[in-house]
Amino acid sequence: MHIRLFYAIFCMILASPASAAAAELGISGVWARASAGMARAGAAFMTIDNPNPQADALIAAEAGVSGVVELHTHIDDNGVMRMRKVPRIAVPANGRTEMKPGGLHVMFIGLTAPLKEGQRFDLTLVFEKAGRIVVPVEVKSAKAR
Ligand SMILES: [Cu+2]
Repeated sequence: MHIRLFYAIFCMILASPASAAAAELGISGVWARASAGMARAGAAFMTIDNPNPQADALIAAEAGVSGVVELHTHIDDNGVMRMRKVPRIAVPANGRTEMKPGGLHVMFIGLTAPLKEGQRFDLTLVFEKAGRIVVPVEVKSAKAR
């Protein structure tokens, strides 16, 4: 007799937010600066929004535009801004991580060809929890900020 009611409650439990899979990370404003002249390095920037109650982290990135792709930050070394490789870029729970010029970025080392304004290429981001996410990168002017 109460089978239908039981079934309805069972379905409600399945559909409750507590049992829902983690929501997707929001990755927006992905861009790279056009490389200057014969420069063999480039960088990409973006905003990562995490709608989940668990923290995540960007742990690697892959792209076909260069031989090596690294995660970098800038540090102030006695007034001189220097880039440094980092093993991971944290994305806080219910939070946002901004990667922008002068701060965190994805670094392309050994560009196989110059990055030209208007060009687009795919960047694969590898997250600790969210896994692999491919995003298109828009190449903006060498003067873009
Ligand atoms: Cu760098």
